[in-house]
Amino acid sequence: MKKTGTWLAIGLVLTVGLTPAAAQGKKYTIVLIPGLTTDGFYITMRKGAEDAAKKLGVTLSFQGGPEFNPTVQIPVLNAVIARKPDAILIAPTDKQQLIAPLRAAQAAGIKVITVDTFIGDSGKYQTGSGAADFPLSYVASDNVEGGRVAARALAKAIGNKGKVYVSNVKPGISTTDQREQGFKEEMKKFSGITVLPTQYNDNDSNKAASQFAAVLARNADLAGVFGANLFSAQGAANGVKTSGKTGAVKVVAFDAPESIVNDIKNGTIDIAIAQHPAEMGAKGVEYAVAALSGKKIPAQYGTGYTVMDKSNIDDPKVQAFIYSS
Ligand code: T6T
Repeated sequence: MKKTGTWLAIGLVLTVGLTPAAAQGKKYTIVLIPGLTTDGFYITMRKGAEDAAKKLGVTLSFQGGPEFNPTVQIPVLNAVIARKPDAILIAPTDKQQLIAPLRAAQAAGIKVITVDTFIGDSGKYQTGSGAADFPLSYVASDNVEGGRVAARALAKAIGNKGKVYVSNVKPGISTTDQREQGFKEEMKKFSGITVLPTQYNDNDSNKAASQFAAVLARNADLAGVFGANLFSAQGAANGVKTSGKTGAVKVVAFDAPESIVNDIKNGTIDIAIAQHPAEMGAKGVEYAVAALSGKKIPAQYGTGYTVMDKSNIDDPKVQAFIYSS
C-alpha cells in the first residue's frame, strides 16, 4: 500500500521514537546528493526524503549533477562539505572514487549515510575494518537479489532457452554490478541459456538502443535482454521496437519510469522490477535525524521491490510504485 504523508510520519516516529527536531529546538540541515538529478529514480527518492524532512522538522536540500559520473559528483560533494550541513545522504557514483571525498565529510563532523549505492566492496559499514567502513548506514534495495529475480523472470519469458545479454551502465557502480552478478549467478542454473557479453552504455539510452541492434545483428536468434537500470532498460526497449522485435525478443527491466506502463501494455517489456526509492529517501532522513539525536542506527536497511507485468500493471497499488518525473 502506498504510504501517505501522515502514515509515513507516524511510521517514522514509531520506528525510532523520533520527535520532530524543531520541537527540540534544533534545525538540522541534511543534503541529499543523488547519482544524477534528472533520473526519475532519484526524483522519487527526493520526494520521500522531503516528506520525511517536513514531518521531522529538518531542512532537506537536493544537490547533484546532470550525469551519473564521479568526476561530476565529487565537486558537488566538495561544495556541499564546505557548507557544513549536519548530514549528507549520498548515492555514490563509484565504489572506490567516492571513498576519500566522503572521508573528508566525516572528518568535518558531518554524518554520512549512503542511499541506493555503497562505497567499498560490500555495503557493510561499521564493522571496524576496511577503508570504506565509516558511513553510518546503507539504505538500499538488495541488488544481488534483484538480479536473481530478473534472471528467473527472463528465463521464464524465453522458455528456459536461448541467448540473452545484460545491458548495463559501467563497471564500478555497486548497484548495477550487483544486479549483473545476481543475474549471471542465477542464469547458471539454466543449462539451455547462454549469457552473451555485457554491453556497457554509460547510462545513455541511445547507446543502449544501438548496442541492442548490434547484438541482434550478430545473433539473429537473440531471445532476451536484461536492462540493469532505467536508462539501460529504456534503451533496450527502444532497440527492440526499432528492430521490429517487439514480443520476439523479451525484455526484463530494472526500474519503473512512467514509460513502463505503455511498454508493458504494448508487450515491449515483459517484467519491470520497481525499486522503492521514496522509502530509501524517507528512511535515510529518519536515520540521519536519529544519528544526529545521538541514537544508534542500523548499519544497513533494505527496501523492497514491486514486480510489474501485464497482469498487475493496472492495479493502483502497483502503479503507486511508478517513479515520478
Ligand atoms: O537503478 C537506479 C539506481 O538504483 C542505480 O544505482 C543507478 O540507476 C538508477 O538511478 C536508474 O537510472
